[in-house]
Amino acid sequence: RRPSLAVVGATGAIGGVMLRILSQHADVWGEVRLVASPRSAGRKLVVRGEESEVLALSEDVFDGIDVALFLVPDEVSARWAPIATSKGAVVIDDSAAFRLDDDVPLVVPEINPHAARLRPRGIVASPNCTTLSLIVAVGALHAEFGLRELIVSSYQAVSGAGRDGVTALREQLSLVAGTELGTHPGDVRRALGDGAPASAGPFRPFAAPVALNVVPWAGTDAGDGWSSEELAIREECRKVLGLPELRTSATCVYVPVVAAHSMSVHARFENEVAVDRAHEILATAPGVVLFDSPASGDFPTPSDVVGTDPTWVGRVRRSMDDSRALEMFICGDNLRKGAALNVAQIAESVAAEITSA
Ligand code: 2RA
Repeated sequence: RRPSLAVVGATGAIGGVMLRILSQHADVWGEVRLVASPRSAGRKLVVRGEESEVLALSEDVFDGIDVALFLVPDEVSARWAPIATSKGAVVIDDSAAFRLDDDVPLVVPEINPHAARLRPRGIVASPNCTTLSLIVAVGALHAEFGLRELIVSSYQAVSGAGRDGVTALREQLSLVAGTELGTHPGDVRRALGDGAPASAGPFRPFAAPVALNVVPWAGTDAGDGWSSEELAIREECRKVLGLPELRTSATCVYVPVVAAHSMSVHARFENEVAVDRAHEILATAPGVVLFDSPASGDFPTPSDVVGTDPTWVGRVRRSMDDSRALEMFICGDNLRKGAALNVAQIAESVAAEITSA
């Protein structure tokens, strides 16, 4: 029997990518039910080549559903995922609501696929897009060299902040295009902030202008100077890799890129590393593409990899002062592997379990 699927958040940015993935991947599903907030109910969307009407989120939409994908904000998952599981569905959740709960596995199929089978609450969580942008590559190197420390600087795309992030960048770009802005202290901020209500945060969802600029703050205040995004990388890498003591520091920064997150990574290992061996590992690791011939211009950039599935790795080199550490530059689409694709991969493994039961 083919399991039935509910896609909750079908009309959002990640929902749209999920519908494309469901149309592109081998079709393992029976009924696919599209669900969104009552505001979006009644819209018609195409999945697997057929038009389907979006249903309003309610208890009844989970009747007869085997697997429910939650592609919604934290508070919606926190409220509705337990309702879906109480109706017998396995929930694959893309929000942060359950990621760090001990009784909820946090799964990246290339790294810890078996964790998805142990789900006492019927919920499997998928990591944050920043974690997902780097962990497949770093996990492959860890398996060989033994990871001890990560220092990460992110260059995050504005779509990480949702459709509002993309709208903000596009509006800001249209206001600065063709001007001489960006040459005097605060000129971009004044030009874009003028007339906007300060109380609403004139550059929302960002803390500063993102056009002609970079913004070193992502997420919420997590205390002691850290942002929630930076702590998410730390805690989620520890949990997925099964390294509760992993030393990790991240600095998360938004850049004027629509989609695909980039990361500069310093990874320190237990054992000495050789770049040739690191290249071999990355070139053969599932879900990774090695693109590393910088003198010829071959290195990943976000606008080149956007819309693709793999984690792209380039600029791999041994740290000059530490024979156990590697430096590298990583790019990955935050809406595909960073969100919808990882959720789809977990869901397909659960579907295989149900089909073979
Ligand atoms: C971001 N990871 O990229 C956060 C939330 N998706 O903005």
